Amino acid sequence: MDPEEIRKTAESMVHGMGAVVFGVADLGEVTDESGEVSLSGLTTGICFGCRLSDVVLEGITDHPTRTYQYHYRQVNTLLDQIGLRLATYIQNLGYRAFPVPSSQIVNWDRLTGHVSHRTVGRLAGLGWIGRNNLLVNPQHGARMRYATVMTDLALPADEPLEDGCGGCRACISACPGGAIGEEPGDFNLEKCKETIEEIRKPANIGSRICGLCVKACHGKR
Ligand code: B12
Ligand code: SF4
Ligand code: SF4
Repeated sequence: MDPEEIRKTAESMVHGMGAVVFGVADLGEVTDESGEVSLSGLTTGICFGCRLSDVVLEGITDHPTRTYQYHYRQVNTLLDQIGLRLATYIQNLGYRAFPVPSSQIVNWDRLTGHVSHRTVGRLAGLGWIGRNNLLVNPQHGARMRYATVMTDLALPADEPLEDGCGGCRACISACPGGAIGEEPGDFNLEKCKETIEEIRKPANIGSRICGLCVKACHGKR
């Protein structure tokens, strides 16, 4: 089957399951830190993203809500289902494919996943890394979650977008921890982590979530 045709089929499958963005990045060799899977030869990253519910995000005022926690898990499950379907489709064509979990941490010292969805998404043209350190999609802002399928199937790749925060600074004032600075490179991860530890206490949230810089970011509107 022609790679162009496979890409079209994959894209419509992913859209049919609820993702709103789809892109392909030619990554070269990627190392997995889990020690449990080898990504050797899996140089294509297919990234896709689903929107978060505006209704849920609007319910967040100064700390993450239990509803946001539930929703975050639901969207992760949806992304994992899409990744599984896509990886199964590719494997059945005779290639190797790994559905990278939407939110699994594999290195607890450095807090990293198998593969960074933000990096793959940026290289696949789905958005830019914003002042809030998130992948910002022009249409949906940072109100999105992502997952990736790594494969040795070579597909026509996309190009990164131009960075686009421009004059917007909405996330800077929204962050309760002062973690967001003038430039994306100024983002202070330590401050963010400390704030998340505090901010999730009022509603007794088990997951490391916050949601305020997600809610604030609408992209270009
Ligand atoms: C562990 C983790 C965390 C840790 C932080 C770990 C860390 N080291 O960064 C904690 C618990 C603190 C955390 C917090 C949050 N997280 Co989190 N997290 C992850 C997870 C599971 C792994 C991240 C990882 O491997 N990081 C390692 C580094 C190397 O990669 P990275 O930070 O993803 O990407 C960096 C490089 O790409 C680099 N980069 C690449 N190109 C460029 C270009 C420029 C110009 C610059 C400056 C940088 C740059 O900068 C990126 C950002 O630091 C991912 C899922 C995944 N597998 O990607 C979700 C993920 C990153 N989290 C996500 C979210 C939404 C959040 C929170 C908002 C919490 C919440 N849900 O409410 C906050 C946001 C904090 C923030 N503003 O960055 C989303 C981001 C979605 C989006 N729109 O971008 C992800 C992708 C989960 C998902 N499935 O969608 N997270
Ligand atoms: S997740 Fe919360 S603490 Fe971290 S940067 Fe976003 S708003 Fe700030
Ligand atoms: S809220 Fe505005 S400044 Fe912050 S990341 Fe989004 S677009 Fe960029």
